[in-house]
Amino acid sequence: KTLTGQFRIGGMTCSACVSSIEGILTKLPGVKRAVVALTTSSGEVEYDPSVITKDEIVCAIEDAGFDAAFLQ
Ligand code: 9UX
Repeated sequence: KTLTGQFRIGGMTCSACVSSIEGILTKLPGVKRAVVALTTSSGEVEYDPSVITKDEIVCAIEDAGFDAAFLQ
């Protein structure tokens, strides 16, 4: 089972931030795909909720020094 979640990301100021966050997310167990957009300060992940939670995904982004919050 795979869910898609959208989230807001604060604190990204250059395109290297985007690559950095995408790399962090893609390496997380249970995350199948991650796309981050600088212009909209947002991102989307496909993840397996039996392996990783939204809170864990948000924590991984915040550990890298950004603000993050899932929509809905
Ligand atoms: Mo750009 Mo982002 O110099 O953490 S990589 S601001």
